[in-house]
Amino acid sequence: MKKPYSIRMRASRRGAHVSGAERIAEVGDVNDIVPQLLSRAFARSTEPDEVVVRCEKIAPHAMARLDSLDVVTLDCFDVPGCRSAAIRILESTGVPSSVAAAAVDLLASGASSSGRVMRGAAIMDIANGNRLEPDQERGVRASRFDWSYDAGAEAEHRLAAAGLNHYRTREALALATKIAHAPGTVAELCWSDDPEYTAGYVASRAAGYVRLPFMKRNSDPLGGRVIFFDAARGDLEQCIRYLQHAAVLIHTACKCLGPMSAEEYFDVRKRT
Ligand code: WAQ
Ligand code: MG
Repeated sequence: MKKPYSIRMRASRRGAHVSGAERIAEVGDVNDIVPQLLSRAFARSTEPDEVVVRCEKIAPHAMARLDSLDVVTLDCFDVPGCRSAAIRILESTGVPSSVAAAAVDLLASGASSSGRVMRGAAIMDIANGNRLEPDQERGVRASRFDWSYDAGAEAEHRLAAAGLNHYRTREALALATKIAHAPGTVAELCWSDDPEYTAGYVASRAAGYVRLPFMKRNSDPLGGRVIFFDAARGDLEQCIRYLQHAAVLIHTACKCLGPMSAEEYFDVRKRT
């Protein structure tokens, strides 16, 4: 990209988060993307009373290029099974199981300090489960990331071949790839706040993007993200600055594996 722009959308109702989106595009394409993001803001069952779209020029030389995490789908079809698989995978990345379980409970019960959905992610200390993000109502919102045009098209193709056609998967994979590379980050846990979208994932550089189809029941409006942080591996302020400000382009597409059981997944990981 010669003249890249960051394009961000956030929609809210009475101050509460409704939806958001992040893109990076060539200056000539900004005009096409803004209306796409606006229609996204109004596509939810909750009508926003405020929508903000922000476009900012990015210095092309300041853009980092990352390889996408690979995707593994687990063949687990009930909420308790998916949540306990998530805890086991988090444990395998170095998150103590008690901290992983606390994160699942946090997202299941509404992660913001008022029990609603947060606009950004919670950051959890793996040493003790303490929350580290400065604003526990809002969370930390990762921004300024996207697929390169070529890798995005290829990722879309490969995900579709694996039966993953939803734009949410592609966008979440780009976000998870950025988060996995943040200083001090051990892993991430996520599921959607969209009542109709039950899938979630655990991601890390070592674990890949492990997709879990039923992290919540249908019509449950709660969801969110927890980033697991290890102070021994990075500085918190640097981590937050990277998440919010570093421009990142994902320039290679993902491999897609599965569906497979958690046991098969751990076997595959042992062998590679
Ligand atoms: N940075 C930090 N946190 C975010 C961001 C961001 N850019 N965007 C969303 N969140 C947090 C926020 O708390 C939301 O409430 C929560 O994540 C969920 O956001 O492979 O669609 O946009 O198909 O609902 C999982 C994909 C979908 C599973 C995730 O998230 C799959 C999704 P949503
Ligand atoms: Mg969103």
